[in-house]
Amino acid sequence: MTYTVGHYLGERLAQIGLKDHFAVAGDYNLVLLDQLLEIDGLRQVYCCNELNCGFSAEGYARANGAGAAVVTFSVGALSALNAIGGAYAENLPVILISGAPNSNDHGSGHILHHTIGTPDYSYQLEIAKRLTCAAVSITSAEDAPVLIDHAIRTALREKKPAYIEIACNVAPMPCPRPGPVGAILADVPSDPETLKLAIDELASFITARKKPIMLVGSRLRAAGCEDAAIRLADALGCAVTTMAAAKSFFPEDHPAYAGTYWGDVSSPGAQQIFDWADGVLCLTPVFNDYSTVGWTAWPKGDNVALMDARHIAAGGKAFDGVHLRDVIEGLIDRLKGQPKKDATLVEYHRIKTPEAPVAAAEPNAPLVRAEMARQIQGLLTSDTSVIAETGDSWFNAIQMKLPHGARVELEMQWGHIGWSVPATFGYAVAAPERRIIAMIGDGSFQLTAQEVAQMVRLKLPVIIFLVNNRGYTIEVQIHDGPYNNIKNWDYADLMGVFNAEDGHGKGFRATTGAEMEKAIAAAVANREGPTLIECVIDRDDCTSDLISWGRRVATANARPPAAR
Ligand SMILES: Cc1ncc(C[n+]2csc(CCOP(=O)(O)OP(=O)(O)O)c2C)c(N)n1
Ligand SMILES: [Mg+2]
Repeated sequence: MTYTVGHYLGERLAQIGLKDHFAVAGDYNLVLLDQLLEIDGLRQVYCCNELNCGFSAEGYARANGAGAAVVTFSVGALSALNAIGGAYAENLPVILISGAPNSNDHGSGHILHHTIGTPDYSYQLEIAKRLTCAAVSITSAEDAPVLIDHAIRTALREKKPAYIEIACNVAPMPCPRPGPVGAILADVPSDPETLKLAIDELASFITARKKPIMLVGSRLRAAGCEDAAIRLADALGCAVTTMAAAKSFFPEDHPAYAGTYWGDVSSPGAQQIFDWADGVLCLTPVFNDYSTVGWTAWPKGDNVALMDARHIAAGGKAFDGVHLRDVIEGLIDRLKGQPKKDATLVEYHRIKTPEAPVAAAEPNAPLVRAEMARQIQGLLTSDTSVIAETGDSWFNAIQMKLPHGARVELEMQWGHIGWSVPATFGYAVAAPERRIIAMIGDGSFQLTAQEVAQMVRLKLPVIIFLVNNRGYTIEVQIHDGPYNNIKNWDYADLMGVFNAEDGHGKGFRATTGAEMEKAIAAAVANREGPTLIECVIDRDDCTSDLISWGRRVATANARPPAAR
């Protein structure tokens, strides 16, 4: 068998730990898909459309560390690029692979189908350059190994998406086999001198403070520092808060865990303890309008030390080119033998009032949000992953109490409604051993609903809680109008459509607590496919956090233009 460019790409994907890649076929990528099918241990998983294909690879990367989507030129890739923007925003190395025009057509003046009707096909590469950390176009087999390696290596280093387009006639061309994967995985080490200075500065920042606190942000997983953060917390002894988008990135059963810090919508006690602290160690935070609650909760100034994946800023100094893991290890070493800085944790335990368990609602009363959340909470185990969509599902998920090992996936930086259906699909493909729960609003579901059919196809026992509140409730809280009302669907009945002649998905509609309980029992028993539980609640029945947060974000949006 001739070894080809397509084989090289596929083997590199397998080498970096991919067992699956997501695809939608089109004439520019068909031959490439044939080549990829020939790689041992690399399954091809199909999606209904390219936006979903990109988000499926993004969800897969959340569970597996990296993902790949293969699409056709322009009509496919331009849809997938939205999800690639999401992967950039969410720090996930997703490799977008696009079939491309025959190499002889480049520069020939030919007008090709699926293009914008001009003979210049470079626009897709140009767009991809803005949305990825590396974007390459392969029009000859000779250049393929170096270009493929560059794109994949950069994505893994930067934890950002990369783009590879391959001319359709080049995919089956002969190509050498790839060398060891070490060449792709090797990283640039921290600069030892800068590292020492950064650790010195952070150590004096901590020594000078009586009441430090840690704030864990959403880039912690991409920085590869989830375990290191636990060891740092142990060494410091102070309270640890997580940002909303970093839910589950620090174990909630850890003795130092003090809840979600999110300004006015923090979990009980977290804001008080945060404001009381005299020094904040911010690990990999993203401070945007949402995470700062409309710029009202933005930790800044002399009492804030920023610890990013490759960059430290503390005491008015900045240090670049160091790995956070090395910084944390060095800092832990420095803290050895020093008394614990536990003032914020002690104070947190003083002010924290034990939360009473939520009482079950009367079984036949109309279903309300609080009862829905209570029942979902009851499903969480140490092997559960909750994928929560933009909308009140965010707030419901953030309020959950997580047992050790439970994970929550949020897409709070990109915030594309509908992301969660394909992302859940991708996540479930990567982690079939976990209990996977999706929480999604009706408005969001309408964007990407068809990907449930792929969960049926692969018999993935995902449980989907679809909140039917008849509209865009989150937007009602930010700014209401007729555009926030949506056409109702028979969501539960959709499962029959997706099952067709051979599927085993189940759909239920719950209008009371008792109906929801019954549906959950059936969902847990269904191991042959997804179960969608349509939870019918009132249009205005949302968390109070959504209302408070929505008001702040609306105020930030409504700031008048500054005078010139
Ligand atoms: C692709 C995209 N289009 C539009 C929006 C704006 N948007 C944000 S939330 C939202 C409504 C979500 O409604 P639903 O899923 O029903 O959740 P609920 O607020 O009702 O809980 C919309 C339209 C968006 N975030 N993404
Ligand atoms: Mg809704």
